[in-house]
Amino acid sequence: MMATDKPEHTKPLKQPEIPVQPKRSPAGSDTVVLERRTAKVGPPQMYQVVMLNDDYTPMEFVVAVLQEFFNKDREAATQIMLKIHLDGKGVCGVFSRDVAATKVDQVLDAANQGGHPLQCVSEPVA
Ligand code: TYC
Repeated sequence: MMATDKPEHTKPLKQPEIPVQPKRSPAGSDTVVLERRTAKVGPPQMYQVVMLNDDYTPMEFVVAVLQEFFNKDREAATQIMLKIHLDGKGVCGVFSRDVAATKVDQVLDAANQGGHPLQCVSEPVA
């Protein structure tokens, strides 16, 4: 079996990069130069929860999971389930890192409870 990376939600958070300012001491000058160091903080990285197809989990179970944990109505849940069934995978929603990790846990717990092999992962949105 191929070695796989750690699950995305267990990796440390990326810190904003603070540019390092060169230290300048002008020769023969007693002027003090104050340099502003600004952390450029962008919007937080978002994560999509992606559900994977398999041959065994009942369609109805997937629809119920999408309704319960992703707040989809029955029609939207059915569309997403069919997309996964046909394409092999599909996005259930986009969340902050912690919320996405919680959704993955909820889906996997429900699948285990029901005895289904349903799999789902979270991945950073480009
Ligand atoms: N392929 C499954 C079936 O035919 C249905 C299914 C859909 C399973 C989506 C998983 O994420 C999934 N019963």
